[in-house]
Amino acid sequence: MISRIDLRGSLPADLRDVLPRAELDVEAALEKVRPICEDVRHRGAAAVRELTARFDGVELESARVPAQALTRALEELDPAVRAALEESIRRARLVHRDQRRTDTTTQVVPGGTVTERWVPVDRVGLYVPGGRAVYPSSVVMNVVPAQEAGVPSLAVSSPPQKEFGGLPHPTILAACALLGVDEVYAVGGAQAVAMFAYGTEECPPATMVTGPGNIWVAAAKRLLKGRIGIDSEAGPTEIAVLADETADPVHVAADLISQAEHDVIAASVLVTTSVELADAVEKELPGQVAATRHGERITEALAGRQSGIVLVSDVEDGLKVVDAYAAEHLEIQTADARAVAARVRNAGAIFVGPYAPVSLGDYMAGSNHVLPTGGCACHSSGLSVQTFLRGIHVVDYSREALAGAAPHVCALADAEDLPAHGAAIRARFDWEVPA
Ligand code: HSO
Ligand code: ZN
Repeated sequence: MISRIDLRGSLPADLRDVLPRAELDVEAALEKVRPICEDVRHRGAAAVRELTARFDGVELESARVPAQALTRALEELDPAVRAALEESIRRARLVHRDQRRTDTTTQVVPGGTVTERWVPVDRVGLYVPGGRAVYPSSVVMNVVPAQEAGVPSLAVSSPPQKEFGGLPHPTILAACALLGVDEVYAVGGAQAVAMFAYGTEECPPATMVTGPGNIWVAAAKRLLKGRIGIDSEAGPTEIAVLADETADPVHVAADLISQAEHDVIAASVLVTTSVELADAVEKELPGQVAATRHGERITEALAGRQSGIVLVSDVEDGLKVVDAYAAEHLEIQTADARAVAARVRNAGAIFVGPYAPVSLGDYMAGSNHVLPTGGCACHSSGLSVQTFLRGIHVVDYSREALAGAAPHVCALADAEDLPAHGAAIRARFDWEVPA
């Protein structure tokens, strides 16, 4: 059901060559997505309507979801789901509120200061997938950090669903209503990203587009990046578990299965020092998979070349392996898990010990579940308040403070053969460089 890689003994020089990982060919999707984006750019709302009819089989009168549809979705939401979403929002707000930055002012020299002013982007378009992956939890994870960052204008777009009268999934609409988002569009795929990037008669352009999506959404984000800011191109979800003989195989198997449930290309990787644990997890998997609803999808994900069990000699090597893998989600299920977790350098989020499974983080830990995938955790972080802020340096120097810097500016400008740079300083001192 799941393959094994034995790295006991010495580790290969480049671990990434031997570790399981899927490749998503976003590049190949770019050419298909380009004409869609161009069409929306030139023909606006009419193009969005036609593309929606073609790809979603839905005739939109207007892309904008009416306010009554949001209210109705909230009224009709299952009370248990409503309570869970409310608690998820409350916890996420606690964590994300603490991420807010205060402006800092540094006195560099007397009379010379640099202030870093944190300013939210003007308008964010949040993409929420439809189809098989209807995740109201992802609405929470995208909207909460943008709101806590103070983004003044926020819109959500999600594909129209035929079975819901051409509106996005009602749970998505209800989550928007709970979060106070009233600007929602029934548009999916690349055309939604293009709608946000270029704006249409119905939807003002956004400065940033965030949120997960399929390969078309990822390709559109890549294509339009620069014109708009993006978060990351979220790839298939990943879980890595670093475990020793103290881990419970029932829990480890359940956690590997939990993320494999997302997609046939989702990755579940166990890195362990214990052959006994590896054997026990392998033995545990088929029973648990058979008992769950999406067994087929999970089996394919676990058997795929992106998943596997990696055997290592000790926790030290295990740490090297998980750092090289840079998982979106990393669980530490070892003795002294906190100390081991503290040594991890590359992961989107780390889940410490037996009572912090990834599913908790997906919904209710307060942490964000939009995290870097595909090894991007070695250079990027998950969605946060910071994603939506820009730090603007405000430079404020007095005449005396500038005089103090003048000779150095002129020397460096000359060294770079940019004399007009120096002249801009000297012009303020009657063309003399102050002594
Ligand atoms: N594990 C997914 C998020 C999610 N799980 C949504 C359930 N719903 C990526 O972090
Ligand atoms: Zn999940």
